[in-house]
Amino acid sequence: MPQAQDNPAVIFHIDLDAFYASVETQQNNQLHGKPVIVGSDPKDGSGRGVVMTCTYEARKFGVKSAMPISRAYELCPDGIYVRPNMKLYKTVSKRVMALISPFADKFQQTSIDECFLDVTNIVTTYDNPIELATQIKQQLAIHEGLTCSIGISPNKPISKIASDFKKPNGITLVEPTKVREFLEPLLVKRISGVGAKTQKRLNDIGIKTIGDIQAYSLDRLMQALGKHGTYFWRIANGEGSSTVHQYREAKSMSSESTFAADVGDYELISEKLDALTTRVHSQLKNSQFYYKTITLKIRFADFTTFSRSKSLGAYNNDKETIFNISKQLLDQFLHVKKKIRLLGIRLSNLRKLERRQQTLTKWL
Ligand code: TTP
Ligand code: MG
Repeated sequence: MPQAQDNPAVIFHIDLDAFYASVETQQNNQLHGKPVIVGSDPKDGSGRGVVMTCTYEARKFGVKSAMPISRAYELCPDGIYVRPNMKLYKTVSKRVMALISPFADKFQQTSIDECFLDVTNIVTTYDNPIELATQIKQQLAIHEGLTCSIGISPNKPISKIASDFKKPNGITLVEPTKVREFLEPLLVKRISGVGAKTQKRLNDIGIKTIGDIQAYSLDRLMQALGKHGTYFWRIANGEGSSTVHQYREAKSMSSESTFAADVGDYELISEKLDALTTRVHSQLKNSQFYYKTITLKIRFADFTTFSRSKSLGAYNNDKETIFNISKQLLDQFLHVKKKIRLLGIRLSNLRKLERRQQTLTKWL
């Protein structure tokens, strides 16, 4: 297998669909499929204040974020108008981020409903990036009943553009060799940071699409836009930062997987354990953590679920130990004559060792 560091980075940008409105819909089944508008009270059309967001059903009427609520009422008088519940959205956001972050080598939340994931290493344990993106979406649907859109590319600005490309509920993969081609037909406003003013300035010099920027020289663009010109020119040409800043230190790392069909065959179960070990070790390696505790989670076909843990005497970063201990823990269930539905491995009791100590242990 090629070394991950020789390959371009694989960066996901995840943005939840119609976030506040979707949370409301999730709370109240009767709102499903309806034009739900979260914002201030429309007061039968005389209300002041704005729309925070709305479901895609309401967007069909032309309603959108930041629009005066009175205008939204004109466009969609039969919509369901809901006052915001920020406490709820923050709680759901926390849960969502906690659900998504274990899928990343590095994870950076950038707003209440958006995050970047560096998955360069972990993605090599999946068939392809789409499979990983699909798993994240499935988890989000199962546990929170929410949908998101995912953009995948070698850097952050392109992935952000890509996540917006097929909204709602889309996955857009931009292969490293296809970045310029993907960007070419898009309007310049798709670049994050190009607001109405910059857009007008660009239109004034004949630039409408990102492809128009690609055809422009950097010098001329800088004349028109000043120093911001460089930033936009680089993005248009497919360049951008791929550094995902991991702010929070993980308390645990886990990887779990549901079998496509319930399994009783010990060899298949061992293979799954091996794949889970590789995934969770990849997270560990990237974040340079050491673990002391290994937990195996097992769910049988009848949904009964158990966890078994073992703590080691010292901090460790060894892959084989994860596998061997997980297997020992699994063997405690051999007497149960039920098929297995799900397996998971969690590492906890994590610590970063001093640089000096780190060099004493070699990564496998
Ligand atoms: P967005 O991700 O921009 O919007 P969204 O999730 O509602 O819709 P989508 O991503 O599918 O296009 O913003 C996230 C939340 O932030 C949104 O649900 C409500 C809030 N928000 C405001 O309060 N005011 C605004 O002007 C915008 C754009 C968002
Ligand atoms: Mg969103």
